[in-house]
Amino acid sequence: MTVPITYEHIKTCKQTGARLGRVHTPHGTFETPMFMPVGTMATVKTMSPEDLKAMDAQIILSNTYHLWLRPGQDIVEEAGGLHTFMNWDKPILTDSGGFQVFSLSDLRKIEEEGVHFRNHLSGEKLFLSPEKAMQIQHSLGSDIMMAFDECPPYPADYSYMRQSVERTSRWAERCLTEHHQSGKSSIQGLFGIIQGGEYEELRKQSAKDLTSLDFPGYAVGGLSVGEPKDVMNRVLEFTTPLMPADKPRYLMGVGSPDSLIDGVIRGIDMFDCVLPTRIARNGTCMTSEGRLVVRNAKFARDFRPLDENCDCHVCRTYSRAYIRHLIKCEETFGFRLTTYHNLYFLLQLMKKVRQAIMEDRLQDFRDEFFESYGFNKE
Ligand code: PRF
Ligand code: ZN
Repeated sequence: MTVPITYEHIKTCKQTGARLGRVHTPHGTFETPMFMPVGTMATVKTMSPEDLKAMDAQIILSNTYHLWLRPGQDIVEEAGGLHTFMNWDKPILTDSGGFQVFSLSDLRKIEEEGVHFRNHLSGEKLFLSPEKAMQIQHSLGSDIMMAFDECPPYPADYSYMRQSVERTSRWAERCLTEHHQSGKSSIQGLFGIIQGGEYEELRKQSAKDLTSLDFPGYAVGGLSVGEPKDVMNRVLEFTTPLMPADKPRYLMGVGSPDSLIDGVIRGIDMFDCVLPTRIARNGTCMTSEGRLVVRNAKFARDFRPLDENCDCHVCRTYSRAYIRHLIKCEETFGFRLTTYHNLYFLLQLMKKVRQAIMEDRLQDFRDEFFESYGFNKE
């Protein structure tokens, strides 16, 4: 049987152990380490697919939960799948809905069979199970599908986390069975998600259970849920060595520049996060010198670009003063400009990270970047 997702390893950084590679999918190849812009509603908010291509986005993420509620899996399937529906012909990864059910809906009740909850829009009673999450992702036709897991809150006690990890393992097995029975397993790949919170024993157990199921890629879930930075780094340090070296490794829900670099240094290949797009719509920009809140009054007469070291279309064309004015007036064009710049900034950061791995100097790059971004001062 053909494997729809494969990892091609190019190089390991001698200074850090970070990985440079490529992931091949049915809709083409993306380079790793890579950041995936988030397009929850089958659109990366305010960006056209042409914008995304211009900034060299190579893969985007979308959400099972949201597209199931609106417009519904049947409509996306009738359109010919998500790629055709939204006019994006490059790779798409879809999250399973597990995390979104936990973060968005109320009155959820977790059972062995799945999760009962209320639609956060209409209040209607709904039920999501491993099988259902697979069926929806089959209708969407994403290149990379995610297993249906439970992402417990932080902190969660050991005994709850152990039960949750065991359930996530049983759910992963059901996901794989459903996937193999669908007839889609040669054109869509399914990734497993390792849980276990901050507990090394449980991460070990979860990694052992999931790797025995032989997914074509693995994610680290359950991080970026409010834990301190050093906890995330420590968990990654003992978790990534448990993940197969010949398959992609994805850290879910992480997108701040410092965490991207620290994740790559600990062996992560893929990331996604709403951070760059969400903060953009509230007037915050990522720059080579740290965050810049362009809404601030001090930029009213500042005719310099958002980031003097950025060569994106926005920075070559528009001033802080103009963008501040647009954002203050809630003009949608302002949101487009800050979103474009922030995504360009993160994609460019990952490109520099890949170059640094190629040249065995990622630790030096990290130290220089942290100094300039201002992380060392925090
Ligand atoms: N599981 C899933 N999606 C996720 C996460 C997870 O643990 C996270 C972690 N914060 C982000 N997105 N399915
Ligand atoms: Zn820019």
